[in-house]
Amino acid sequence: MLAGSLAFMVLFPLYFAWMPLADEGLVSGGAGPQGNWEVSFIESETIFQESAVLEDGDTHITEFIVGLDDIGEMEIGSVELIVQCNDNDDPGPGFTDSVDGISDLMDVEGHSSGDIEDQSADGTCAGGNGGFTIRWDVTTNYTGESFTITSSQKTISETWNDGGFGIGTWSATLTAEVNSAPVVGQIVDSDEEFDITWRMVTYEVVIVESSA
Ligand SMILES: [Ca+2]
Ligand SMILES: [Ca+2]
Repeated sequence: MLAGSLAFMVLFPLYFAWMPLADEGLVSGGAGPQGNWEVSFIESETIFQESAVLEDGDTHITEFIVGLDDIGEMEIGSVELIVQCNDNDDPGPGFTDSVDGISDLMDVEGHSSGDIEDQSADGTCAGGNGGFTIRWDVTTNYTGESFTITSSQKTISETWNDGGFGIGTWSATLTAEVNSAPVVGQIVDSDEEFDITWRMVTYEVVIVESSA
């Protein structure tokens, strides 16, 4: 009888201490209280721009350096390489110049693990909107759009971060193709100017209780 009472006295407080934790999902999920949360992102962007005039077959290496100081306490959402050109050197349609680009992210955190992969793209310089854009989501599936979710704050924070990826030197090699209309006695198009923009979006996650 004595042993039974002792066991009860020990179990009793444990049982009641455990109950509220179970209600809040601490015991089952282990990831903090579940709830309806509105998740949004305060963004800022870092831009690096340069331009290059290239002749047919010329290459240009462009680099964008991201240091720890550049992002501070923020997370990297995405990095874009935007190359723009507008070939209006030829007298009529056709003979449009074009450009291709291939990245070299060997020196970027996350590349060796396969989380940030090299990409290539190309585009013609026609129509006033020529060139190409390459985008990398440094945070998986990052869009910057806010949303509501039933989850825990801990799970949300663990999802929305860059994992330390994206630091380093982002590099790409551009190669120009210049085509000239065959006008006798002169070369009407010998080169093309390319505007190069690296755009990095960094963010802080804001998690507030949703009224929905
Ligand atoms: Ca041309
Ligand atoms: Ca041109």
